[in-house]
Amino acid sequence: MRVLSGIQPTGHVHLGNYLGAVRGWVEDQHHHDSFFTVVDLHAITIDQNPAELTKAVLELYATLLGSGLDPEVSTIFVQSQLDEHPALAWLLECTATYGELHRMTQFKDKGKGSESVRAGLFTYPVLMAADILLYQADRVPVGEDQKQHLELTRDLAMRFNHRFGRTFVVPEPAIPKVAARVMDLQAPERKMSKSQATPLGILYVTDKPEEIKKKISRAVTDTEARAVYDPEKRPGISNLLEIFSAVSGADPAELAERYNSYGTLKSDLTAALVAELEPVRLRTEEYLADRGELVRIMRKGAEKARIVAGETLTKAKEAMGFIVA
Ligand code: ATP
Ligand code: LTN
Repeated sequence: MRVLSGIQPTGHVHLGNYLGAVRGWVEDQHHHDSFFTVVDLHAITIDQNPAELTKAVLELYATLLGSGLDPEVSTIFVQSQLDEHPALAWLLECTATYGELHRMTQFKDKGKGSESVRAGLFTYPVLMAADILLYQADRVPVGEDQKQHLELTRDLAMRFNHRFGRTFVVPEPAIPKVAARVMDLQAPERKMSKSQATPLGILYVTDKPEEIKKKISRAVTDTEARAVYDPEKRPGISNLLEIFSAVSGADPAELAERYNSYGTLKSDLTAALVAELEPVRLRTEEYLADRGELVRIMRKGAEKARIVAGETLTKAKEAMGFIVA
């Protein structure tokens, strides 16, 4: 079985990205043939400053390695280093319709019907389909929010196979069971998010222990005396219990029973988070300290990825009737 997933270099990796995605990838790499990509071409669908883009890509790549993704075990690459991605995206764009792209909710949310919205934001889901189909991935671990894009990917793959002959594996999404939606620590009714960050509500995997302590101790809970796991009625404390559950393996309702004070729960959760994240932070810093070596690892990843992507692109072009050079 082959697994592929991607993450955008649009800010630091936060606890939602880590628990909901990256940590699962680290596990996946030991069981499946795995590909993970920093999707930097997706990051330019909104305004992007060149120096910031470079920094964000280096930082994200280092954080993935620091989190335990092993370039000897899986293929970890930067999307823009492979021209096969935009090339296949163009072929697929010519099979996708305006109507189906117009129905994508992320485009509706981010584009808000504005005339000045970038054409790239509109066609972005097709580039995502190309990311997946180039590697003939069977399974794509993503958060709940990406389900609609995966549906489109499946439709495009089936349509292409039907029209031009069997070319692509039709992928399945894999949504994590725990921590699929880590909430903002200050506004627990909305998801922890890079684009809507409140300074104390978002916890980064590279936060120092004192910052983790501060953010957890100030996390919004409620005025009830006891902790109860009830995401509907008690979102703040339930979010903390869910995070605690994800890092300890214990059931959130069981954890709630174990604590009769929010203070002790918060300090034990802080200790558990520091134990999980401190090694990630230190390893990430080591990778970032040697930019030359980091770029060498990236290039090796791109070389490995190109073998598979190149083969699929040629197959797709030939199926459509192009004379391949
Ligand atoms: P933004 O918050 O700006 O929309 P993002 O944080 O969702 O961006 P992406 O690069 O789009 O970041 O997502 C990387 C992965 O992290 C995806 O699989 C996504 O579903 C997952 N993810 C993002 N936020 C959360 C969250 N709060 N809880 C669990 N998983 C999340
Ligand atoms: N659209 C995704 C990022 C993404 C992705 C992919 C995820 C781009 N290409 C391929 C999985 C597979 C997002 O916004 N989280």
